[in-house]
Amino acid sequence: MNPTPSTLIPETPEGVRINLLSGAAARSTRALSAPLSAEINAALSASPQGEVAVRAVDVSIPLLEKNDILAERNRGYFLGRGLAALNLVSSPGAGKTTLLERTLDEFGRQTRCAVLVGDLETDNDGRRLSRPHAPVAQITTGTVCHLDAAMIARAAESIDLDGVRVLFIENVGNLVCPASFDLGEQVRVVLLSTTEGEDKPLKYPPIFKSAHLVLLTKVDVADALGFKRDVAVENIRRIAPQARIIQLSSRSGEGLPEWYDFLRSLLPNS
Ligand SMILES: Nc1nc2c(ncn2[C@@H]2O[C@H](COP(=O)(O)OP(=O)(O)OP(=O)(O)O)[C@@H](O)[C@H]2O)c(=O)[nH]1
Ligand SMILES: [Mg+2]
Repeated sequence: MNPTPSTLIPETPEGVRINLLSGAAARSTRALSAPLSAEINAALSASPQGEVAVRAVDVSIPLLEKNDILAERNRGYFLGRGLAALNLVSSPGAGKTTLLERTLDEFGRQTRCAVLVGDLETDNDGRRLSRPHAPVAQITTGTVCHLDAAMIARAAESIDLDGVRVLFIENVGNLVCPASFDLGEQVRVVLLSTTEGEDKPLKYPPIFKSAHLVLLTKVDVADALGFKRDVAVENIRRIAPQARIIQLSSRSGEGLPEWYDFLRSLLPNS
């Protein structure tokens, strides 16, 4: 597929760039949602490092970090638009982009989807995902090892979300940093590939504990690698009993109908 011409949005002072691969918003200056309250705005501007204390009269509210406030704002915006937002996290190379490519080509033909994809450098993934029927923006984080809610707000404003029902956010490949950063997603999806070994949930528990869904990917090569699927599933269940598990392969197609059913179940009136 020929990549669509891209548009570069001006870099932030922190060096974060957004590169629109397809589906630019008609008005890129439109506000993401209602303005933040004066109290929160004042707290945010007084805390360049992101640590913000918000207190209501008579009630002690726990300290909220700047990211969490912005994530809640994103969540409200996504819910208000009736779109399901999924945050895909995994170690580098677990198969996030490959799964999204196939998902856009199959599920995305019936249900309009958009993608925001993060990497430290290059827009390779954004170009791989670029399709005429799906708005895609690449977020280049420079040195930052995870996406945050402010990056998502900015990127979401830049693409045309009209008619979009599912927003996929492909996080920077990293099994540690993204765990702490709520993006305002409805569903956190953690991918574990057969090439990584069965013990990763035990070694990196925070990210698995935060998952709603764990995808065991590249199961087509499990046998060749001597990867024990039952052991991996047991480890996931031990660390993340709350998470649903789907085993799949973007190459053979195994498990993809279950993944698409899961996506359908997120849509209102499904
Ligand atoms: N055998 C097999 N290989 C796969 C599968 N899915 C992805 N791959 C391969 O795994 C490699 C990495 O896939 P990507 O989709 O780029 O992984 P990623 O998680 O997006 O990587 P980063 O964005 O760099 O973190 C590529 O060579 C893919 O072809 C699969 O289901 N089976
Ligand atoms: Mg990728």
